[in-house]
Amino acid sequence: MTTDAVKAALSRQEIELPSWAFGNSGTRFKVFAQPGVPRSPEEKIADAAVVHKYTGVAPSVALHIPWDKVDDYAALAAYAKEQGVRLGAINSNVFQDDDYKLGSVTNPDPAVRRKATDHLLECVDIMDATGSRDLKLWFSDGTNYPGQDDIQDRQDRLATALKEVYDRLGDDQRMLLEYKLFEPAFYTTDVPDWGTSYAHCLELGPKATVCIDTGHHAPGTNIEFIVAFLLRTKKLGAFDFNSRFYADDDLMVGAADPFQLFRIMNEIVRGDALDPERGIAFMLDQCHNIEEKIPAIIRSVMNVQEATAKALLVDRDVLRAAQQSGDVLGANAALMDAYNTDVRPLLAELRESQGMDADPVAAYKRSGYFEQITKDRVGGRQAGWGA
Ligand code: PSV
Ligand code: MN
Repeated sequence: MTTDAVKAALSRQEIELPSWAFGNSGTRFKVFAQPGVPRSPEEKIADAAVVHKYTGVAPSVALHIPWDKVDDYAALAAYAKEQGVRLGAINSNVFQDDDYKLGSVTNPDPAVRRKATDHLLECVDIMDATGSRDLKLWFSDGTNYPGQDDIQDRQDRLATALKEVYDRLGDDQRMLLEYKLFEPAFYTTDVPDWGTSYAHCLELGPKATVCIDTGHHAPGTNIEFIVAFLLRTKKLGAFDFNSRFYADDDLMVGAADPFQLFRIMNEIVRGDALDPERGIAFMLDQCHNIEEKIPAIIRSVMNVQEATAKALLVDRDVLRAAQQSGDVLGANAALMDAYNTDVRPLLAELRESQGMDADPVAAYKRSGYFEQITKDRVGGRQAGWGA
């Protein structure tokens, strides 16, 4: 691909930001509050718009319900538009209510299952008001002890709830089913892996696709294989990008393993799935515990851009020829040459050609936005998990 073609592809790239990444977060041991943190969904959206302003590739914000509950979602969508961004995926939350101790849609109690499914349906109502395309589902459901509940019954209950919600989706709406190996359940998780998610999505139909959260696998899992498989079967719907050293660390994407991020983006480019028209949502799902939120999110966006640029630079003809002739080392070198290219000058040039600063983090730091929000956002309740 020529440099111009690489730049053109990069300029069409879109990365969705999670509203919750702007709020306070931490671990079960401590949440360290920061000055200037948003106190409302509007303030989170304003911060997301700042990330978009300095990167140019983050035009949408995912909401989490009820953390971002408002009375008027159409007004929130209008507010986002005024700020220069739009509302993206609606994330459901059936994991923070006492009723869900034994599960939400897979709970043995039908009344709890009804309550959980009603929440998911409410999320589709919200999508109607915000104009969002995607409903993202993640279930903390599972068990902690062998024998605690019937594993097959729980799959049946899950399938029933998913079907009811699927049938409620509008023509242009989709369901993204996220999986996670473990946590908070430790023995079984009802949607633990891509295969389980894929099987349910297949049964549901074309509007159901898999969401890959990069932090939700066993150590050593080959995530790019999952990407390739799901792309081939048209069942890849979205990513929740973050990075992990040990478990579901939710750190800045590309922080632990930028090479893995490159390998993932390489499969995306190979599958011609980068363009927003292809319908894959590239979302971040992160928590910034000790670092300043906005620059950390800018850094994540840049990490995705850098991995993408390297993937676009892979010489596909050379790679294909080496693969077909059995040239193992030549094929590997074609990938490594691209990965080892310093793409920062190319991205700096692209940003400048679009009227932006070559260095988004430095531009943000110079802008005075942090000082302003620190001064303005005094009093009220800072957003965090649960607000
Ligand atoms: C679960 O760990 C998860 O990845 C889901 O996407 C939730 O919605 C999100 O984290 C909350 O941060
Ligand atoms: Mn996630």
